[in-house]
Amino acid sequence: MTTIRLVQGDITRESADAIVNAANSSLLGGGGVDGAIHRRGGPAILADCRKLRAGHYGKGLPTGKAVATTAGNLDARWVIHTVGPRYSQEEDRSDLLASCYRESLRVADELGARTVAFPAVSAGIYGWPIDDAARIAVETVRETETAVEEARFVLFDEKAYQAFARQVD
Ligand code: AR6
Repeated sequence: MTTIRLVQGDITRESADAIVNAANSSLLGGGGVDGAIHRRGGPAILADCRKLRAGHYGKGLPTGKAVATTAGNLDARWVIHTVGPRYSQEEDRSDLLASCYRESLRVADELGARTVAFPAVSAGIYGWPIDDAARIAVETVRETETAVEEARFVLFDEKAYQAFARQVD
């Protein structure tokens, strides 16, 4: 059984086996959580991302997939980068968002990570409404078979925290 925990704060301050990054396909950095993780984690993370781009992920990481790198100076062993979908009113991309959580847990299992910290993937720059993002995140983690013991959602602000709390209570 995976225990779900909620924390309000900055995910780059967390201690966990793996910290999930809401990246983009380029894997080369951006704003939001991605920017914060690269800033605090230091250049080792970007160096690993560049290696991934030079190897198997020449075209970038597809939406809904996940891949791990070192965590650099973060208090974690790995960063798991996943690419959330941009929210669309015309098209239901929920399964791609669910896939981010499934794939991140799959990568965590491959690594042997037992505690994993997640941000609210797609709920920032990619525009996903927070209540729906929280529902998909919590439902997917609950439904996914994994050896991860603790899935910790680290929510940046009170509104996001409350949205997740409504799903967990
Ligand atoms: N710790 C925890 N949560 C955070 C932090 C932080 N330090 N900073 C922001 N959030 P976003 P996305 C919250 O925009 O929507 C980047 O440019 C934020 O309030 O980081 O998946 C990438 O390179 C929101 O609730 O990710 C991509 O291009 C949630 O984290 C694009 O943004 C996700 O917001 C990805 O957009």
